[in-house]
Amino acid sequence: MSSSQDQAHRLVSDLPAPQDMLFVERGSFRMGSDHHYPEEAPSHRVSVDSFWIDATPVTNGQFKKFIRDTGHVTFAEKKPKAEDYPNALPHLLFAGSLVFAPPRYPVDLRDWSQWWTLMRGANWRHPYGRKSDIHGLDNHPVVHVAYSDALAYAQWAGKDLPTEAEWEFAARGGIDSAEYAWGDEFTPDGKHLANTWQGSFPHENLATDGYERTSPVMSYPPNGYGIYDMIGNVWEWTSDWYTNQHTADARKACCIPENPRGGSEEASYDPNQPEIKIPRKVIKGGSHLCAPNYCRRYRPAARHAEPVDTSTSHVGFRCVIRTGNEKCQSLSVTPQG
Ligand SMILES: [Ca+2]
Ligand SMILES: [Ca+2]
Repeated sequence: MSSSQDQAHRLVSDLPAPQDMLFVERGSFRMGSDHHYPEEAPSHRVSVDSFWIDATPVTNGQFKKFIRDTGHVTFAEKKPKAEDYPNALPHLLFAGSLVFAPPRYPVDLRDWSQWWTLMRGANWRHPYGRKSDIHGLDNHPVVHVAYSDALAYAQWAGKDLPTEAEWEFAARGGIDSAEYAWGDEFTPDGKHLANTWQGSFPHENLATDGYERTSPVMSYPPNGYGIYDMIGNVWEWTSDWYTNQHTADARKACCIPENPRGGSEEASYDPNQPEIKIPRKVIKGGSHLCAPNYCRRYRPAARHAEPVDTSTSHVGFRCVIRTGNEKCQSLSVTPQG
């Protein structure tokens, strides 16, 4: 057991320690950033109650147990219903998921269809399409999970999904306002501390961090709270509806938001595609596809909107158990499925 886990146990000695989870004690921090993408601003102070968080993203091995126990069929394994997608071309209504399939040459970075392919038969068991499998990948994060799949897993495990504020507080590992989860330098002494993308995205994946695709969890050092893989590897679902910017910083200490829960479902629709009414959640942490020339989102403050019905080869999740108030405590005793 690590020293941070020891410390966590001292802090909540009256509670049994959930397996493979770390304790994050209630506190306040500066959420967001004013120095990067507009949706991260404004930086503002918030406070969150105590919670336990999974030490790693949910792995294929853990997800397998959930499927075995519940018979859950993931969103990507089901054929979409035409009535749910009135604008969709009928030939695109098949069971599948978005797979990163990079071109061999530089492409227009404004056109994500150059590297994302909606692939028939791609799902958590077949992350790169029907011919691929997860043999030997039990300790890699599960991918191709839509929001409903992540939530179903959390409920089965007697847990919940983190809010954006909880996720970001945990990712910062006790270093307030730092650029990265480990400090202000991306690669201190030239060392990679997360699985991201080196080279020119999307055609040149140099993998100088050791991994072209997902990596086994715990391949890089944990953050100050002892938590692994918050940054990079896979993006992670949070329970907050997406807003295109944060709320303003409170002028007085009395008015710092406590346990913020994001925006409204209606406000989370994509304003660039008004005809599509699919709400979007916040995902956090960036992935193995985040590259300096395209998406510098390998930072705790970074955030991205993900439609709830979308699953991809680089989005997974992890869970929390709240201890800070009665309402949330009831979530931790949900019977397992
Ligand atoms: Ca990498
Ligand atoms: Ca991550």
